[in-house]
Amino acid sequence: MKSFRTKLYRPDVRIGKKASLRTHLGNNIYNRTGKKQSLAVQMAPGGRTAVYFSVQNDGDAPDGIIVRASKPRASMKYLRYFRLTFGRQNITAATVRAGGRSAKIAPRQTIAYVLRAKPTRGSKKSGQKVTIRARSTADGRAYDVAKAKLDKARGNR
Ligand SMILES: [Ca+2]
Repeated sequence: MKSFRTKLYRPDVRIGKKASLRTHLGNNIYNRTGKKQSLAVQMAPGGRTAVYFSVQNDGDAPDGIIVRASKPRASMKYLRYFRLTFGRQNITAATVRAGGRSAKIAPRQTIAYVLRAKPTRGSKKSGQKVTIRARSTADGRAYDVAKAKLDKARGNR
């Protein structure tokens, strides 16, 4: 047991249907299951969809927070990730293939992202799931998970 105060590392991932951070689910909720920070997004008739998420440093020290996402299934034509804060940047390669994209975040600072997806043509699958994980590089045990389920538009054949 440590009797002194150690630094707290606590990434807070949040997820939403809009860019506005105030609408995102999962603020001040931290878990590894996505409970209370999961949502279903209905795709547009053409299949395109966007899922917004954000990562806030709720710890008390600067932290390099790694954003990692599940790999796209074969039924998704593409799944691309963009960082929106500090200028839009495509981070798909680092996020999906290289095991995570790290961003240095000061305490209470937030970085926003968007995931853009589209299913393959003719794919009628609903319920595609995407998992987003934000993990502290300073404390690997500190991580937070959000999930999105992408559903086909109603009446879309
Ligand atoms: Ca959270």
